[in-house]
Amino acid sequence: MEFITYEQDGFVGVVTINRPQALNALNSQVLEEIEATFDAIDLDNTRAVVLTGAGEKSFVAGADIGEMSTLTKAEGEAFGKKGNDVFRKIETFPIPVIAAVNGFALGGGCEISMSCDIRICSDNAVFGQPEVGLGITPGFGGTQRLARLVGAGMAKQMIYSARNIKADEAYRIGLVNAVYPLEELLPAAEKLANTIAKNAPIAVRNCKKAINDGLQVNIDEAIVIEEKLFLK
Ligand code: CO8
Repeated sequence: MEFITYEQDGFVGVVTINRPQALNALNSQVLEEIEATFDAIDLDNTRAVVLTGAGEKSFVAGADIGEMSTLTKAEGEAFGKKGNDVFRKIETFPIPVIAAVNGFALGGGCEISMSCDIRICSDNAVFGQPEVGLGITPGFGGTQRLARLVGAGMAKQMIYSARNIKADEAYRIGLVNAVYPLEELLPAAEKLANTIAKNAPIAVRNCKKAINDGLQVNIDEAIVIEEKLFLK
């Protein structure tokens, strides 16, 4: 792996996107390596995962603009699908994934954080969907997940205006659950992951599945999903 590091600490795995020279931007190789890293996690001995970025400035500054500018239409579609597949893998990963957003989370960076179960951030974090300013749409699920997380009105404002928001505003609109001084962010994420890891692992997994699957259907179908998972 060139751009991803993985550390296991007890029941908690820490995945770090490690391409700081490009502010951890997502090129095809980074996406492939994220996928391979999650595929390799030992689910018998891991109960929660923290996803963060290397360095003190950026979580992920988006999809790689240089690579995207070289893509044909077909290649662009394949790149969009690759991102969607990898982010969906994170979203449906059997155990909780916590995004520790340590700086810029723009475009694909905001989008990968939204595929995680929980987002916490540092006080220097900046979130945004700058895509329409670049002539594209937030194609790694941004139009869908942002609206689900913060409501359609706020998502539309952020996406149409392409205006970045700082950590305090991300907290105010519910995009992140908590804000920490930068040096306290990773310890806080690991502490939360360990708190989760102390609970019954199958119950936690079933809760993730029940919440995720239940949000896609009406309440009558949703409670049946919960019932079926209750005794699993
Ligand atoms: N891609 C590639 N390289 C990047 C990216 C990026 N997204 N962001 C930063 N870098 C590189 C810079 O080119 C620079 O490299 P170098 O030192 O070789 O010149 C290095 O990182 C440091 O960046 P800056 O010098 O620009 O650092 P600043 O502190 O001055 O600025 C910013 C930081 C504000 C984050 C600035 O770098 C920036 O605006 N970056 C681009 C942010 C952006 O627009 N991201 C969204 C991209 S679009 C997207 O994510 C779409 C997702 C869906 C795709 C669907 C496809 C179908």
